[in-house]
Amino acid sequence: MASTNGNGPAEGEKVNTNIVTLTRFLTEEQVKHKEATGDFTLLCHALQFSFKSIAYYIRRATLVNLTGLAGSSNTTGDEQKKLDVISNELFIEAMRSSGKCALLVSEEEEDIIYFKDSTNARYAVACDPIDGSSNLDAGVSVGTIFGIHKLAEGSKGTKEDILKPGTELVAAGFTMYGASAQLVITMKGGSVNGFTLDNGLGEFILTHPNMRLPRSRAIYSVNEGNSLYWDDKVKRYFNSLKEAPDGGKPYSARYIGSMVADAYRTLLYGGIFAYPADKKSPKGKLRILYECAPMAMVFENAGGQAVNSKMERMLEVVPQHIHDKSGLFMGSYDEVEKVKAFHK
Ligand code: AHM
Ligand code: MG
Repeated sequence: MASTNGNGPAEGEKVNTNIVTLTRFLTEEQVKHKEATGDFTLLCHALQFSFKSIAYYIRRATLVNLTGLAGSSNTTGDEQKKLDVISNELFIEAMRSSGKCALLVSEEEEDIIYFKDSTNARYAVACDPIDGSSNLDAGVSVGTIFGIHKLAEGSKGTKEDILKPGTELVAAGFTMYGASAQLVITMKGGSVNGFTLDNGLGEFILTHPNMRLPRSRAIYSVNEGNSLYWDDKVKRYFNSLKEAPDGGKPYSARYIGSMVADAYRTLLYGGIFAYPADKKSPKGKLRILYECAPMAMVFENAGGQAVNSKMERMLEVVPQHIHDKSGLFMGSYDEVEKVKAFHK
């Protein structure tokens, strides 16, 4: 009988009892692959735990004084850790304890972390534990980005297992910590699926199945403060978006400064997100392994495109070093075509 006491669903209210949690989704995906051992699923469970805990700490940040700089002391003399330090540690421990991750590249760590105890691990992971950290103390959305590679046959985990182009990724995605935590994940050759963290249930629920980018949309997202340093092609392209040919409307500008948040909006609404290489940063700002490539995989699998500043397909770029950077243009298919046209 339906409850009307305010604690349960009101009479007549429909309750969806067939909820697809991330755990269920991963299990169902695993069943589709006869050769699957379950290792990938377990690795994803560890990832999901790290997202939940980072989301939890971000929500509590202002209350428990987690904002501010690492290295400062609180009133009891305990050393305080900044959220990006905590998130990095949470992520590392989740990967270590999964037993399925042989090595990890994190934006926060100069070198590769090898989990030597995970002797049977077959995966290499790259992550940016908190992307957009300059926004953290203002409570603006930030996120975690991840990319998963499989070790080469017989490999115990070496640098070569992670210095690979995005085309080799077995899975990638990100979690945005906003009003609610939104997890977007895609697997090689698969669709893009979005999950929302239900804080009551403590579960990521499939809320955005098979995400597809609109083919075009008049929204651009770029730090225009850098335009002084842009090359002429980039300047001409962005200037063109501010014109209104044939009585139409110019593009709208939207720039949060957290790539995960700008990317999530672009994924839902369409448009273009860019962080071009420029005269000040000739190699760009965003990192290939844990920012550009995972995002490019998500965007391509959702029907969009992603290219670097040379207009090369982002997923085909091979990093030489783990923290290598790149220029990036990604978004709706037709919007990226326009960028390419200006670079011809
Ligand atoms: P971070 O990983 O140190 O946070 O840097 C990456 C972030 C992206 O989220 C965002 O797109 C970009 O840096 C913003 O940079 P800027 O402030 O130069 O516009
Ligand atoms: Mg980052």
